[in-house]
Amino acid sequence: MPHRPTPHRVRLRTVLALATAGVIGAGAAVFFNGSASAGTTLGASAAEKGRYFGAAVAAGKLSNSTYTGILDREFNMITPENEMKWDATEPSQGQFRYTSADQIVAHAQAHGQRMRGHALTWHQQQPGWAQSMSGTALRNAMINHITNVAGHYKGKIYAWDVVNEAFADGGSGGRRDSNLQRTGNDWIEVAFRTARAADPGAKLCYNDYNTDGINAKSTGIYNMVRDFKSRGVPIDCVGFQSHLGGLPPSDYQANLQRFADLGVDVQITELDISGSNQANAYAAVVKACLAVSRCTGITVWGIRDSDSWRTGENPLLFDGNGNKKAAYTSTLNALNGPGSTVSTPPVSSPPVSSSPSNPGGSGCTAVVTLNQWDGGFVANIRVTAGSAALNGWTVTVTLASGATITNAWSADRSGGSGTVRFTNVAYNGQVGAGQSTEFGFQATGSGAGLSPTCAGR
Ligand code: 9MR
Repeated sequence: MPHRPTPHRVRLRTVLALATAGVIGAGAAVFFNGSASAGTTLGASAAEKGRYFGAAVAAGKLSNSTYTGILDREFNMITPENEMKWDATEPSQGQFRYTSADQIVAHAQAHGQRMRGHALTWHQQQPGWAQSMSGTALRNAMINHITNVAGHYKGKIYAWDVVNEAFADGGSGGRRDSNLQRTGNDWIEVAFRTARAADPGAKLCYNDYNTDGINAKSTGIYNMVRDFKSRGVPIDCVGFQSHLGGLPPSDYQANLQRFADLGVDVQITELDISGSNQANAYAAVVKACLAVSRCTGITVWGIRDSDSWRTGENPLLFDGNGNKKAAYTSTLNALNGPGSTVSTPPVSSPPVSSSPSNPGGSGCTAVVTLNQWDGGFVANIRVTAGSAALNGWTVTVTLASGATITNAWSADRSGGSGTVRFTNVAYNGQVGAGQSTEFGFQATGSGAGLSPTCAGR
């Protein structure tokens, strides 16, 4: 396995024209640390819009004070650049090694930063023993890997990239060939179900590149997400890596929006931009995210140009000496400009044990986010525990006349029209004090006037 993925870099050079607040496991999560002033740092400005601003971090650089100085001043979300990948966390089968990843998590916790986990499954950076496996043995090894790694970090990860880069480049819109794909087309949904069982509080994301505009690859992923939602496969978010060579494609925002309309959060997960139009391009990405209410945050893939995997392209916001670049200023200005607030409450909001909109609430609240189109809608409902943990919950919703549920996910339901009751399933009944979980449903008709009530056990 080459250290730097040559095909990926070649693709970046040749296809350069191409271009989520939610369920939080981390009890200590806050949006920005106390020293950050709104409007003057990336993290604080993003937080003012109900979003995060993150960076990929290498454990080996945490001893560099220039690096950590910028990290802790500017960023409130961290993705380990390599330390949580399969080769790093399970170098020998069944023997797990978390030293470097734990160092990053400890840093994040000490500085009020949240974590994106990256990546539970990928065709690259597999340990040698997994690369040479196939069939049932590989499938079982994958399940064991996800169970252990997501279990080790249970409650500490905002969102996991459960599956990374599983779709093919080019016009097929289909899956990429890999040893994992050859275990059966259902490997992705098995990965997501396994991750949900291991850490029910983490958002579960699918993450990929060259998906920034509406194209065959992003449409293949779109169809998969729609299918997962319709069948109740747990998926909460889609990551758009956004390794760009200039302005994002003109349909960048529309592409984010069409995924959001399926009922998932969207996140910019590995942003870096080369080229002379860099400052404008960063601003365009930020504006697109702010215009999509379910775009919950942006992560840049490194801090200084010298930290980037794209050697010599200087695609980041700080120069090699740690000075702010023009792209930094345009990014900050864009964050401070107009933009929608997220449709779900920021995670730093104090938990509410009851509210007027939840008259049946005993120890929990239910908040609905609606995506209505002509003739139907998707409702995502966030259940938040009050000051005591829940051992189960029931949410009651009264549908408008003529509305009928076609499918639901992450909850059992009784009824399909009129008054419908949703009860937790096995993996999402236990909700810690102040913590949240989500379920949803799709229906025909109008979603007007839904006001869910929540009763806890
Ligand atoms: O930045 C990462 C680099 O240090 C590694 O050598 C490389 C190995 O494949 O992975 C890089 O990160 C990748 C990320 O995990 C997934 N999307 C593409 C990123 C750039 O290659």
